[in-house]
Amino acid sequence: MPSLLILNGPNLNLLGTREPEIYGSDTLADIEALSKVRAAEHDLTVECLQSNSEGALVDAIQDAKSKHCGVVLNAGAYTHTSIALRDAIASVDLPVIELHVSNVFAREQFRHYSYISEVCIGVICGFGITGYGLAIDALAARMEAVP
Ligand code: CA2
Repeated sequence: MPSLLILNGPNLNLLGTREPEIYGSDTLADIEALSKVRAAEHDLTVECLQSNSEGALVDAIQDAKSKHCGVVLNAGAYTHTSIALRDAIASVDLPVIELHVSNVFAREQFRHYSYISEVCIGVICGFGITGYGLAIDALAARMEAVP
């Protein structure tokens, strides 16, 4: 069965433990459970990874090419800083969706710029963990349109 990578970056392991007014009360485990169920509705499987390390995220994106047919990426704060992640995404011929739990455009100015948006097929932000389901729907629809 085709597989998607659900890749979460720095500090997202803390979801649900602090700052619920920004990130809600759902946890990383909730994201992984939601993603598994939603992918199954499209006859897809998921691999879920989280890392606080920029290099590990770069490795995961490079490795995704041989294992997955699309990536949902919440790069966390690396979104706003990482040329290395941008280059990794650009180097793999895979559809990657940039995702944020919070509405980064309603927050500090430094969160308004993303190094990775230009090399992703789309961006979803501000819908809490529901966004992961939307991203999986979008990747599934694209796979049907671009087999
Ligand atoms: O809204 C998002 O999903 C973000 O990617 C989350 C990142 C932030 O740097 C981005 O600008 C937007 C931060 C994730 C940190 O998550 C925490 C959760 C609970 C407590 C502390 C941090």
